Amino acid sequence: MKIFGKIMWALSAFAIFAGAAAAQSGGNFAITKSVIAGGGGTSTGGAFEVNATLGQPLAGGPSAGGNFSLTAGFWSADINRTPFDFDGDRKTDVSIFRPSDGSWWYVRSADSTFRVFSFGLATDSLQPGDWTGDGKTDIAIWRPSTGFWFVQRSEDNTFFSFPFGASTDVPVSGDYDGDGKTDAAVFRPSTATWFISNSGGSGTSIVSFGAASDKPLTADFDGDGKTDIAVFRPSDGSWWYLRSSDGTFRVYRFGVGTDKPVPGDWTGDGKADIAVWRPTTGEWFVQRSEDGSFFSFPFGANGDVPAPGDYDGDGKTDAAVYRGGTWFVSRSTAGTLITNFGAPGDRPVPNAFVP
Ligand SMILES: [Ca+2]
Ligand SMILES: [Ca+2]
Ligand SMILES: [Ca+2]
Ligand SMILES: [Ca+2]
Repeated sequence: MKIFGKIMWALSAFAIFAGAAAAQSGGNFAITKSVIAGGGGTSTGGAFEVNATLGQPLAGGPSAGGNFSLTAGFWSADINRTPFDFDGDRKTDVSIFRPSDGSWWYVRSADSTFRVFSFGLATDSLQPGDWTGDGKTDIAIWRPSTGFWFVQRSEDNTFFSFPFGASTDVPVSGDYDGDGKTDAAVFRPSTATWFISNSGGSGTSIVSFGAASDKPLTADFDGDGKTDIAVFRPSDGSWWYLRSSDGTFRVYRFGVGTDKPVPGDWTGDGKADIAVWRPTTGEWFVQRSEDGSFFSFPFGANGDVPAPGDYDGDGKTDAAVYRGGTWFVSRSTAGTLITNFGAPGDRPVPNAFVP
C-alpha cells in the first residue's frame, strides 16, 4: 500500500503541474512502469520510468521552466519474525501448553490479558508459527501418529489441517522460503532427509542433511529471512547448517552433547547465533555471528526449562527459564521479569523448538 501512496503522490504532483500548463495545452504525464516485488526475501527493486513531455508556449524567449520532484520510495514487506508472538506486537508472549487437557494459555504482551484455547493432545508436537502470514503467531501442532498438521488461524480461530510427514519423522516447521508464512517440514532420521512444504508455491524441497542421531534445528543463520536447515550433533557438540543464501554449509564445535541448543539472534544483527543452555550449571553460551567469539552468563538452574524468546521486542533473543509455573526472563533492555503463569507439568511454549 505504501508504494501505491508514493505513486499517488507523484501523480498528484504532476497533475498540478499539468493543470498549470493546461491553458497552453501542456502535456500528459504518465507513470508507465511500476514494479512491486513480492514473495519475501531480498528484492533487487524495480525500475520506474516517467515518460512525459513539456511544451514551450512560444518560440524563443527564456523560459523559467519547472521544477520536477520525483520521490522514489521503496517498499518491502515488513515481516514480523518475532517468535511466539500471538498478539503481533513483536514481543514474545509468556505462554504455556497444558498436556493434561491440550490447552494453550498465553499472556498478550500488548495488554497483559490472557487467552486460552483447547488445541491438540498431550502427545502432539507444538509447532507454533505465523502460518497465515498476518504477523501473529498461530497455535499449531503436528500429530506423530497420523502425520497431520493442525493450525488454528489467528485471524478468526478457525483451523485447517493437512498431512505431511510420517510417524517416525521429527517436525521442523519454519519459514524456509522466506515469504513470511511458516512452512510444514519434517526431518526423517532414518535417511537424514528433510522434507519441506514451501508455502510460497515452490513445491516440496527434499534435502539430505545431517545424520540419524542428529537433532534437527531451525534458525536463520545467514540472515536472509529464510530458515536454514541445521543440526546439532550431540556426539561431538558440532553444529552444521546449510546457508539458504548460497547453499554452502558451515560447521562449528560449540557445546557438549547434554547441552540444550538454543539458537537465536542474541546479538541483534539479524543472523541467528549458535547458542546452548547447560542444564547442569544453568549457564548460557552464545557464539556471536559477527566474529565467532562467544560470551556466557548464568541464568536459571538445573531442572528449569529453557524458554528463550524476544520478550522485550528489541530484536535480541532473551534468556528465559520456566520453573513449575514461575517465569524468569532476562530481558535485554527491560531488566529481569519474574512472573507466575502456568502450573507444574505445563510446558512453556517458547520451549517448543528446543530439542
Ligand atoms: Ca506479543
Ligand atoms: Ca514460507
Ligand atoms: Ca537463511
Ligand atoms: Ca530482547
